[in-house]
Amino acid sequence: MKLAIVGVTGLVGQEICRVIEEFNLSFDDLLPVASERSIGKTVELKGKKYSVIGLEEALQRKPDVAIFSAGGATSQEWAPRFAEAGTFVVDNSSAWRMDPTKKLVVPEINAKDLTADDRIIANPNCSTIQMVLAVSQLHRKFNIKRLVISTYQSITGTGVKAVDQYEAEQKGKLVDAPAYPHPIFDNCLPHCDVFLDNDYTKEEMKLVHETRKILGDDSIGITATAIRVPVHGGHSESINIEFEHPFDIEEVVTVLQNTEGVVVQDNPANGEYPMPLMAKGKNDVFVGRIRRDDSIENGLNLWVVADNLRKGAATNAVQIVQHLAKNILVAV
Ligand code: 2RA
Repeated sequence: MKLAIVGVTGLVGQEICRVIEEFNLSFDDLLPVASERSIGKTVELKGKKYSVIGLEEALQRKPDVAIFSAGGATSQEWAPRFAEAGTFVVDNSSAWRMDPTKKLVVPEINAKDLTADDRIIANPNCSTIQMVLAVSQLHRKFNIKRLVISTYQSITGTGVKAVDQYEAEQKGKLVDAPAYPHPIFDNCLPHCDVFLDNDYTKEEMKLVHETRKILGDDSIGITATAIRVPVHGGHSESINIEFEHPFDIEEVVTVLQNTEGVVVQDNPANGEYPMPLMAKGKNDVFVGRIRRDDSIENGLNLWVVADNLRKGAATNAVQIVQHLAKNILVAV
């Protein structure tokens, strides 16, 4: 397999390289792709050095698979060109997620639906991935009626500029071009991304629309509040669920324990619960604080944490590539 990584120098691109090493993903050739200013730099992967190239050259070299983490505009322009040339594109941007002709994939939930015709595959938003994976099998068993989600999102979700702003403010300094309109060190911002006409943010509406698409159920009521917090390790989410059907907590725990990609950490009395500091660098989605919500019928509260650069982006994308390599590339 000839694999391209578009946006290889960014936070997610670098995490993709680490996940590829960790998973020992096999490939015949690697095309690290970045913007003009990075062309000629070298990337080392699995003991070999590769020279960073531009998009045009990468397209000419016809990779079998290309993982894009280079922003929506680049994906809008270049993903169709790579797909047209026969490449399977796994795109981390929001460009194709809600396109009705494109699949939005969390491998543990719906990779099985992929076919050789799916040449542009959308990686969901990080805060969607961890949430939808945690609730996916609960939905299948107890049928979710409504979700109320509060997220506490890492600054790494914004990118290098946000981490630079945090680290400067931590030293009492200011940065020339801050990532956020207010200080983030020792502060929380009551929004992630920009506000829309409905007074929700793009991030919050991604949780609404992407969840319904991945679970294949537009009837689920969903509302979300996405908060930016001065944390590096990952996104945390408080999820309140109203089910159609009654449940026992023991049943819920068993379903979560049997959900692929989910790890239950739920012994609060002994200080065992998910935390972003502990999730950093790991590939699983961690679930704890599992408890009934008696204020409504069939109500449940969960606390869900995952490394947003890992399962929220790089790991999910590499898992899609693994699925393609094992089930589809062999047949094309
Ligand atoms: C964020 N989910 O956390 C968005 C983009 N990665 O900012």
